[in-house]
Amino acid sequence: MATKILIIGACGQIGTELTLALREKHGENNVIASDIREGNDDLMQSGPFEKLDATNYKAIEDIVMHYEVEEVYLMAAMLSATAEKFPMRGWNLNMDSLFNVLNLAKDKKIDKVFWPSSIAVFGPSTPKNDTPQTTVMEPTTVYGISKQTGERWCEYYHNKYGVDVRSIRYPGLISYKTQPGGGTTDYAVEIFHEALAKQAYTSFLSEETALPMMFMDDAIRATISLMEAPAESLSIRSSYNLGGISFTPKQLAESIKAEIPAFKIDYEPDFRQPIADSWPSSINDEQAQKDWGWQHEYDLEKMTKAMLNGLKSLKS
Ligand code: VAH
Repeated sequence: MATKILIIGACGQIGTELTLALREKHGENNVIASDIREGNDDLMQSGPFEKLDATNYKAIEDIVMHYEVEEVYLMAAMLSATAEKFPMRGWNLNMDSLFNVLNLAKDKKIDKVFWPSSIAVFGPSTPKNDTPQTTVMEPTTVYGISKQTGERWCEYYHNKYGVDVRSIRYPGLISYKTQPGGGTTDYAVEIFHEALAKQAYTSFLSEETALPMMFMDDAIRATISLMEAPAESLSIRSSYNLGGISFTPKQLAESIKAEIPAFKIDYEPDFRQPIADSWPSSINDEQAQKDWGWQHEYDLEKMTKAMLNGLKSLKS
């Protein structure tokens, strides 16, 4: 019997590709996409869609009951840069949506929950390199505070009510199929579009700002691997560190220049620079490797090639 899945925030950067991947795996009509607004043609034409406000408990419950949903992937969130502009809207969206889904699971209306955390849960006092799974976490952004708090609640609902909630601390994610949604790592997507369009890019982060990053294909595979892992193998019910690659805007530009020799970059750091400065440069994901066999596949060169080839294929 196929698993019935609801994706909340299905039209976002991760949600779009996650929906398409889960529809391929479970069958299009077993994966219900939902979001506050409609998504791209690929997503809208590949299976059922419901308009949904993630902060509305009754609206989520109605969809869960109507489609007999068993698993919910809650991908709706306000990301770091936007949440600094609208702190209380960011807090309310990120927390109210999480409580809605955790309470559905607590009341046994759904069986399993995926909720995305982020390396944004770490702050300036966190060890910057090879950041461990368990360490000092003093986030300085609204987004990071909401994700750190959300991780605490996920672990509480698991320990107190037996909720099977699973989570990943995503690094910056890079995709050619979807636009990023107001994050600090968005430069690493924009740069590819502008490298092809103008052979030039002005980075809003300084050249030496190293951040943990990952190609979207790896992130989607990690998400599905974690959700399919046997519950008894999971030692972390807050959120798993997920490593991948770590690079600076300068290193990314060099990787692009290897493919587009004429490409030029300059740097004009903006309000997102202090956000990036508060985050780690690289992540240790040994616990994910041990508990559910995680291993990333895309290094910087392979990711660069995949991004440029993918964007060219979309434009042809
Ligand atoms: C952001 N892309 O920039 C997200 C991510 C690690 C960063 O959480 O806010």
